[in-house]
Amino acid sequence: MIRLFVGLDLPGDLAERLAGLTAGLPGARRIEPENLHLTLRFVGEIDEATAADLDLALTRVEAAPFTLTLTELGLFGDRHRARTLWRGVEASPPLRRLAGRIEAAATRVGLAAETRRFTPHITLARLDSVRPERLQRALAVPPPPETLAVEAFTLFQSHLSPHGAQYERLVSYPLTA
Ligand code: 3AM
Repeated sequence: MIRLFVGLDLPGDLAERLAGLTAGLPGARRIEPENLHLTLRFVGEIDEATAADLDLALTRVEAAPFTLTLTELGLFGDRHRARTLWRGVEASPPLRRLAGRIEAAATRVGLAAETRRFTPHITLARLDSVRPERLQRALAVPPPPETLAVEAFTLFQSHLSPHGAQYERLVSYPLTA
C-alpha cells in the first residue's frame, strides 16, 4: 500500500517566503519549505496496481498552464481551537477545472468520489490547539502579494512519521497549452 495525494509543488523561493510568514507564531509547528504544497486531491492508502492505474489516468489529464493568485491567511479548526494555519488560493476557473479533471481521473480508476468541497489552500503550520484570538493580530496583517505559475501538477507520496509528514514527489505531469 502507498499513501498518495495529487497537488501543486511550489518553487523554492516562494516556499521560503511562505514559511517565513509563520516565524514566531505561538504554538505553531511550521511545515518545512520543502514540504509546502497545494493539495488538489487527497488519495490516501491505495495498492500498487491502483497507483499505477492512477498514474496512467493522470498522464491523460489535459489542461493549459495558468497563474494562481495567493490570498489571505486563515485558520481551520473551531471557535475554541485553531488546528491549521494556511494561506488561501484564489479558486479560479482554471484551478477548479484542473481539480475537476484530476477528480475524474481518480474516480475512473475506482477511487471513491470526493464529497467535500474543494477549498484550495497551502497549509503553513499545524497548531497545537491554539486559541484563535491569540493569532488574530498576526492574521490581520495582509501577507505580501504572491502568484504561482502553474505549469505542472504532481503525484506526491506522503510518508508519515512521529516527526511529521514528509512529502516525496513521485511524478510531475506537465500542463500544455
Ligand atoms: O495539504 P494539506 O496540508 O491541507 O492534511 C493532509 C494534507 O493536507 C490531507 O492531505 C494533505 C496531504 O497529506 N489529508 C490527510 N488525510 C486526509 C484525509 N483522510 C487528508 N485529506 C482528506 N482526507
